[in-house]
Amino acid sequence: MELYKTSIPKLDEFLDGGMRPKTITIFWATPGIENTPFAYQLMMERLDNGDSCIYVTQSKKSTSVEKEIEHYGWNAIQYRKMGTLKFIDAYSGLINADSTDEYYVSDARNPAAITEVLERALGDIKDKNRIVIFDSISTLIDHCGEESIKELLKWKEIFEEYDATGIFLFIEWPYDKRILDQIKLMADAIIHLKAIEEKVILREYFTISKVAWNGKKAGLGIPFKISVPGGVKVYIPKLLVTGPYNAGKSSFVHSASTGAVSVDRLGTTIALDHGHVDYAGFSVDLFGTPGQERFDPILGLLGGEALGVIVVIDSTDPDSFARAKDMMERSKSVGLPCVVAANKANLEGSLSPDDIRKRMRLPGDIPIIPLSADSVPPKEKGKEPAILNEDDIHNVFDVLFRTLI
Ligand SMILES: Nc1nc2c(ncn2[C@@H]2O[C@H](COP(=O)(O)OP(=O)(O)OP(=O)(O)O)[C@@H](O)[C@H]2O)c(=O)[nH]1
Ligand SMILES: [Mg+2]
Repeated sequence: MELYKTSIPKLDEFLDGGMRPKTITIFWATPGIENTPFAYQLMMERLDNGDSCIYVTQSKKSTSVEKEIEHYGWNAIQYRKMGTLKFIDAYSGLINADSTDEYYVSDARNPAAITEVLERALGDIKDKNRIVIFDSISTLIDHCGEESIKELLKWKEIFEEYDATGIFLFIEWPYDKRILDQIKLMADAIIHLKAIEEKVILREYFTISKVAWNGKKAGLGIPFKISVPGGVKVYIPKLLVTGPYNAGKSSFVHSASTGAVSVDRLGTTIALDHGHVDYAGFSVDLFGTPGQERFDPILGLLGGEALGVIVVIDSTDPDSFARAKDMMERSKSVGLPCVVAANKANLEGSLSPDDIRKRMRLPGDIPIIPLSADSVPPKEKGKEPAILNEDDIHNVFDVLFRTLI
């Protein structure tokens, strides 16, 4: 059977490889949280892979959809020109506007009329995998009435017939429970987009409540952020980088990040390093601590609310290993997902990860990843961050991201 990867980080794992043909997946959002970027991102992934997409819009003009997609750094227009992306305009009819779209539903308040055009569009696509995006169930209910969702059950039969995959967007306004139950029932998979709220939205996350083809239920919440450009990213607001004096923490933060800033004096960190990392679908803020003992009183503060820890050590300096463990305690990072980055691994006298594990008495579930510098500033420049090897840094992130969520 075909699997349709979404390219939404982490989601494909939940879906056991991706969406399936003849199914309906719903992105079910709490009001205030955008679900369209999820649809755009997976649609672009499918188009890039040579599949065809039909985007049924009842919320905005197709040109607005294209502009929004462009905003994220993707080019949908090329696929419209190639003919693999087709819009069904079920919006202009609602506001009595003209449409230049190939598929236009003038009677957009009549759900059966949308179905008719959808079947025609599906029939026009030959020999391609077909993805149908519907934007959105909520606008359908709002414009065409509650009964209109019954029409979507017909779509399910049509998807069966054409081997198509449906992606429906839904915003959970205060609808009747009866309606919500019907929508849940029609879905093969549901991805909820929610937020941790106090007075304002603090953090957005997605979680699944149903995947018919693998029986998965409520997974972990995956925190996400929509970046423009870039799209949907798993968002880690705080990753702590700690470790003994001179181990290479600032070097790590600077080498890993775009536009890192440090508060330091004569090369030693006196407050913190801060940097931002975009890698492997993750968007991460890195916070580096100072290493000198005189800053120990602020370590707990810097470590608070971190979601994971990178402990940078100097693998040529076993005398500092006890200090590294002490700093993990002080920064309150024991128990969090943790990776030991064994820096200066290419220097003479550096210890192997096995040796380090024995000497530090680290439990087997804490990975130790060797790191080396590609270039080190000349001695006469004093203590300045080195440029660490990119592959090494990526190894650290790959391992940590796997344990994070
Ligand atoms: N040869 C070599 N030098 C390194 C490496 N990583 C860092 N350095 C050097 O080691 C020194 C310390 O690096 P930093 O990144 O400032 O270390 P730090 O842990 O932030 O230090 P503090 O903030 O003072 O605790 C600098 O002079 C770096 O250039 C490495 O992998 N190899
Ligand atoms: Mg430093």
